[in-house]
Amino acid sequence: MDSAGDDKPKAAFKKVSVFGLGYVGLPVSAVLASRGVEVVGVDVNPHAVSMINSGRIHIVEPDLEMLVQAAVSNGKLRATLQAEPADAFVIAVPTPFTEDRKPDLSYVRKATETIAPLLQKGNLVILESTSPVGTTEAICKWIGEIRPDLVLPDSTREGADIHVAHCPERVLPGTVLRELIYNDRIIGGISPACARRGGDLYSLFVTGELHLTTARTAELGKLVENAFRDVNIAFANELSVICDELHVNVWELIDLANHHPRVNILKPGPGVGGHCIAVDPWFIISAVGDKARVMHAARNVNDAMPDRVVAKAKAAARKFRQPKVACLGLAYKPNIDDLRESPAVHIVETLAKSDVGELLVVEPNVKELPASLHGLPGLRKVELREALDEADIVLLLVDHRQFLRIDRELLDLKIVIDTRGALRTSMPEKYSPGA
Ligand code: SAJ
Repeated sequence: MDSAGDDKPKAAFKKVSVFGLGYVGLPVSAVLASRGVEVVGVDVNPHAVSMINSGRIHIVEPDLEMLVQAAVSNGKLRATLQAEPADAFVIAVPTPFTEDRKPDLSYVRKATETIAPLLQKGNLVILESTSPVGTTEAICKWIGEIRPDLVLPDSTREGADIHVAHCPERVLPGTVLRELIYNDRIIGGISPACARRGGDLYSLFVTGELHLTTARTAELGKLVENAFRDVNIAFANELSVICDELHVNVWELIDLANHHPRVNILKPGPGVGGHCIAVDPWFIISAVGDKARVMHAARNVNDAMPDRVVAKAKAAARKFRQPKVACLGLAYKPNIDDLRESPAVHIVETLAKSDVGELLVVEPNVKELPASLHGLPGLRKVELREALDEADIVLLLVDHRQFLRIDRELLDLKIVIDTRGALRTSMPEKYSPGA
């Protein structure tokens, strides 16, 4: 047994430090604080730190601000630029990929190197960030380089001074607080004692089941969850391409096929956005190369979707002398403000740069256009009604709830390119006897 895991009764987590106060780290901090733990959130962004300390948040996530405000005002949560000692450290920093689609672990390494000098016997280090297989082991190695005095855990050795585990985040933007509490979690330890100590921390706020395993299995598990979704979305996207070719309505086809008891086809769209599903499969592909052929093909299918939409919009625009195109939605998915890696932004930017005509951009969830669309000729942000009144072509890119309610009569005489099946009017007819 690790000596750090032998404490009976288990040492309480009086103080937890969370590194990275973004879409994952801030909700984790607020929920832990709401359970009475003293939480210190560390971030490199002074703006985020000062907003949080005044009880406000720098991201959009339902109910989160209320929770942060309560935690800050009762003194359980504070944000800082400067790391300090704690009983547990949670790393929730970004793990992007490089230009050549290799994982960029520089933020994880920087956080580890900041934590290492502060570590005391009995401490727990948790990696929450989605990471390639081997990252949790690398964290141990980096700690060891800075703290040769500590006995570090490994899968074979007994008697470590600290615990290190991976508990990959699983939350869905838009419903983060609910998923943070109710979702089951995988906790992968460098040793079994590390996994159990991780369980002690997450049992403070997770009501779903906590499944203990090795760090490598937890790492691959998280990547596989997102790769699975990516492959399934690619199937739907490929189907939309096939249906265009064969003149079949893809939405009707999917509705019908999904009536089979063992078929559940996802929705086609203009591409896969966000900072997870379009990134994580590369962490597997870059590790094993052509062993991940299905995942690789799925990435290529999904990445090709935005350019298909651009081609369709250009073909429609050629039918008008001075086309006006209403571009509905910029976010990477419905009813959120997150524009990161959004296919809609890429499509609008490409259309503007290829001078297809006037672009009337509608995005109800953000006040300003993103930097990549600033100053592009012929492009302006407008309200939905103005866009629908003026446009010759309606290009629906995101199925925000406001767009589902569009009066279909306003679309008469316009060319509609509905990449999300949100403006459909007809559903497959059901047989009813005597009708
Ligand atoms: N999409 C489609 N068709 C669909 C479903 C999604 O085109 O049928 C598109 C969306 O429009 C969006 C992209 O895929 O552009 C991703 O959206 P999403 O809702 O599938 O997932 P994310 O990226 O918001 O969150 C995912 C979740 N992973 C899984 O569902 C397996 C979440 O649980 C993870 O915590 C998150 O990635 C993450 O942070 O890794």
